[in-house]
Amino acid sequence: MAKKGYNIDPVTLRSMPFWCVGNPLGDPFGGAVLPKIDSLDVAKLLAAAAGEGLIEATSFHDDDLVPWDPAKPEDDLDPKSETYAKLRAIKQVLDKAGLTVNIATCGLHGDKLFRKGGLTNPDPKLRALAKKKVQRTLRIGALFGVKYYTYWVARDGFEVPVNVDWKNVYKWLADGLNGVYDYIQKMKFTNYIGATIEPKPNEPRGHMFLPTAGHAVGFIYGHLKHPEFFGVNPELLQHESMALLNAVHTVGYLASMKKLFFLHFGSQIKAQFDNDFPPLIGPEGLKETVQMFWALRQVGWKGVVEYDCHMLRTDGDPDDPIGCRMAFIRDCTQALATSLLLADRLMELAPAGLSDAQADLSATALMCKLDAKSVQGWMTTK
Ligand code: GLO
Ligand code: MG
Repeated sequence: MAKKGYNIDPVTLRSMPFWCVGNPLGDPFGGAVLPKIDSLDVAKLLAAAAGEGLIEATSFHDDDLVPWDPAKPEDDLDPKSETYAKLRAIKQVLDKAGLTVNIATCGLHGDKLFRKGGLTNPDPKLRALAKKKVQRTLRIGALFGVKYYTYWVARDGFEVPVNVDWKNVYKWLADGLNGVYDYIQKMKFTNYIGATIEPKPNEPRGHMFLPTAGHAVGFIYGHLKHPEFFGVNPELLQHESMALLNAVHTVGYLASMKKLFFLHFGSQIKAQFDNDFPPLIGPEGLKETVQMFWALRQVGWKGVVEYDCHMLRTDGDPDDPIGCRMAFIRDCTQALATSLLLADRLMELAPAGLSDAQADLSATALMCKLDAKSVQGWMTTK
């Protein structure tokens, strides 16, 4: 049975989403490394991880749990449907393991119908279909008692700027997200404490309509009828690093705006495509990750950290698809613990009066537990 909370400052709960641990590790240049895994088996794996004390929460897209058929937009309400039975079977496993569900998000990227976007699709019929799919996701989320609905930009973006209806496109998006709030109210779903926008600069499309955390906050205040209900879940280091932005800056800004609802966590080589590396894995980002948690503690933020990343394709073991997935969960949790321990060392930092360079070098020395004398000893030949 998982503990009710993690509560090591600033992290309240650690979450491993269905889509991350279930990922079969295909990429544009090669097919899946791991066999497809049924959603009930993913739930069991998450339950085992909770049992080991590695996570307290999970999250899902509608499509991660049950398939979607555009001809049956309300199959989740039909007690005779496979969807109905499957959702309840999954819920039983998660409940028994004491796992909280942090977000429900609607998959508006996978089906080819949405190749020109979901909530911003230029075809009004497809926008209406996207809204129906979002409503089904909200109902599924209510069944699981999830805390947030998340809108990830998915395929809401463009390759060809001269073929975008700039006069209307942000109105369509606002209409879709205002619809999330209205539906939650209409259905009296009390489980939702808010909804979030997850920005991303590019991929899967050339440019996305809400590329950064700053764009998302501006959109919330400029376009949404209930700005208090909406926040942002930045994906750090990945999404903002793709646009060469800095994670410490992003969390500092969002926390000051009271819009940092929770974190998607992983690692990234700056300016590349979405690497989705597990946290602290890969050649870059150690300092940035540690400083991000230091800044979160400094501003007193507390919240859920969700491992939104994939196992390295090279670590996928087709002969042990469950074992390698469990190892991936352990790696993420080990990386978070490492980051928090290193950030804890930084709490002793007293940069006042130091030059920027000296403040940074002191932070590195603190983080690496180097004593000043030893460093001095390696500095000069005298
Ligand atoms: C991909 C995103 C993706 C979202 C998820 C939640 O770039 O990070 O994993 O977080 O679909 O909406
Ligand atoms: Mg994400």
